[in-house]
Amino acid sequence: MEQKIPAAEERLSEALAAFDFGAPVVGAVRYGEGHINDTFCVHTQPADRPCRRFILQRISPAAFKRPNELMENITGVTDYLGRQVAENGGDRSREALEVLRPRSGGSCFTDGGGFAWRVYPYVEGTICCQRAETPELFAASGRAFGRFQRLLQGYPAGTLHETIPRFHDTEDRLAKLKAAIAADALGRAKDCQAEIAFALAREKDCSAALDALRAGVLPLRVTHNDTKLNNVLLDEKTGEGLCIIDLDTVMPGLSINDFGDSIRFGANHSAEDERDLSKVNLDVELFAVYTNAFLEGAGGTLTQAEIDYLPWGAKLMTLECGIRFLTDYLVGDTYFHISREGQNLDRCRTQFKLVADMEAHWEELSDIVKKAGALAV
Ligand code: ADP
Ligand code: GN1
Ligand code: MG
Repeated sequence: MEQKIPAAEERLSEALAAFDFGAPVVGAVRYGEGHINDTFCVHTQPADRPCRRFILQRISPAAFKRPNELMENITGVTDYLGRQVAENGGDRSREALEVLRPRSGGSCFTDGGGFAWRVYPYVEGTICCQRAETPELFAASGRAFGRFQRLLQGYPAGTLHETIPRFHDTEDRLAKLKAAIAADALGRAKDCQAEIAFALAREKDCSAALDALRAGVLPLRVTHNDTKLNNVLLDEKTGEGLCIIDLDTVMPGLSINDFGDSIRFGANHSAEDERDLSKVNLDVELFAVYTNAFLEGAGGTLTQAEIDYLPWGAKLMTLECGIRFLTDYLVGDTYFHISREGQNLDRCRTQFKLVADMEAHWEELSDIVKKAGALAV
């Protein structure tokens, strides 16, 4: 049985006191739409200038079992990116996250209940989109995630800890779904027979990228692994991608998964938990926009095989995410935050609808990738 996790608010003041924000704290409010960490925006009031904000997060204990290792990854990657930004004449404080260290030292604070908290300065003058409001903004996010891949090309992958073991191991995700169906701890399997059948019918697909990795066709790279549109901050003035955030899952992975997770979330016009599935449709135009932008940002770092497998990245990330939502629904919503009953099942349904759409448009997606790839090499 999983241990019950207390509300982050119970230790919020203890966490606030653990950091020196450089000015009095005037308040902290829940912030953002992430599904994993407990995120607060901290407002401080310096004597001689306007409010300065910070992002304070309790690192999800359900997702991350070793927060110190996770923070070691993040400080390593942010220092590395920061140096690259500075060398290229960029603004280090806006283009790479910075970790504000706690008074006690280290890179995060552990509260009396054993939960870890960290702080980043808020990157001001940015927007964070929950959906692709315009093709231009979606393209900007694609260039930024492609560039992230390119900038981390030389990062020493062997120094990275695996913060979530087998994170994008789709075979393992399906195995966990099967275990949850077999246990059916809350008697919910009866409500989602169609979704269970949809996932089980795609067992062979779950091996497509892993087989290519095992065969040496796809290389392991340092990847972000959670490339949702709301994990990149865009410059509010120029609309360009400015700062990649949510670095908890930066680990060795597949470039096609970084591409695919962005398509899953952004190449449609509906919310991830939309209940009216007639509104949930893959936008092939947006797929094309993102493909071109991602390859532009990656600037020649992807091999031809990686380019050829991009449609698989899209389908597998969407299928895998649906499988994960379904599993979490069956085990009682212990991983993804929910704000209403049945939300994880609704999220699963949107993902599976998008998978079906991708299957229906497979030839078209492959042609788009072929054309974009020819331009990129
Ligand atoms: P989760 O893992 O729960 O998704 P994130 O690290 O993505 O947590 O943070 C949640 C949200 O908080 C983001 O989508 C973004 O809106 C906001 N956010 C996080 N870090 C910053 C930052 N440094 N500056 C501005 N906004 C941020
Ligand atoms: C989570 O942390 P967030 O909300 O950006 C999840 C992703 C899922 C996504 C689905 C560490 O992303 O893997 O694709 O929800 N992150 C983690 O919206 O599990
Ligand atoms: Mg996030």
